[in-house]
Amino acid sequence: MRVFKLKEIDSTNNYIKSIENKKAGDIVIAEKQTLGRGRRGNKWFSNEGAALFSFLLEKDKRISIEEYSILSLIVGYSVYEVLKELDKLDFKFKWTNDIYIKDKKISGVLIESFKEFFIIGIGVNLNNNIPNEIKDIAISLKDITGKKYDIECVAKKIVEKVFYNIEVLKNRENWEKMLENINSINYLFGKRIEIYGDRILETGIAGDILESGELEVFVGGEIKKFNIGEIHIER
Ligand code: BT5
Repeated sequence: MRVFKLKEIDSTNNYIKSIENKKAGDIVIAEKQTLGRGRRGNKWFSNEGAALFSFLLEKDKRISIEEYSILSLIVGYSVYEVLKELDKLDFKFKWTNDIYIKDKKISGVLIESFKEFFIIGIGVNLNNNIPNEIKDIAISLKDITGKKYDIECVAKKIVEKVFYNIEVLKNRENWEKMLENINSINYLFGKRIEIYGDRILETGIAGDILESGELEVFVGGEIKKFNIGEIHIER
């Protein structure tokens, strides 16, 4: 596991593309990002004290693209497991890979495909102060516990957890067990949400996360399944 530590960079997901002799498990950690990215052009606020890192996972040709659609869930759940090991708090898993606590987001994941690798970018609000712009929707672990965390150590633990979980999940039964755990902390369950399916905005009540990684949503009298989508929770 090679760890590249940076003071400041636009985005660790961008920087990792430029490192030489890329190997699975390489990690880039930055103290700050000037252009932290979320999905679909969303911004990720990346001030000092947050865990901001990306790592490489080699694509395995034996694993189909459908199976990889659950990668997002596995990464999110791995973050959850590490946070739970740090502090036994009431963390929730928000499909497809965010971690929430007290109805606010503490962690997000951005996965990109790059040549023979997946770049997995993770942001966790650990020791950072939350900027005013997102005070209503975001939270930092230190705001809850008052503790200071070792960012590099937490990042490494998350990367190790992802690799470990991927190995373990090669056995289908283990995936069923993990999915059960994920569903027991499913933040969206029972909530009225708006979600894009085939570019049409649908409104419904979120149900379970399915074996395929899709989310079940009750729309009118119908049960529909959704793939990774942009979700809004109605408050
Ligand atoms: C994500 O996107 O949640 C993916 C975030 C991934 C960030 C990491 S940091 C290391 C690596 N390098 C990068 O450039 N990115 C990755 P998405 O699901 O689109 O959520 C983005 C939304 O989360 C924003 O539109 C805000 O509403 C909210 N948000 C932004 N910054 C936040 C923060 N620091 N904490 C909590 N919520 C935040």
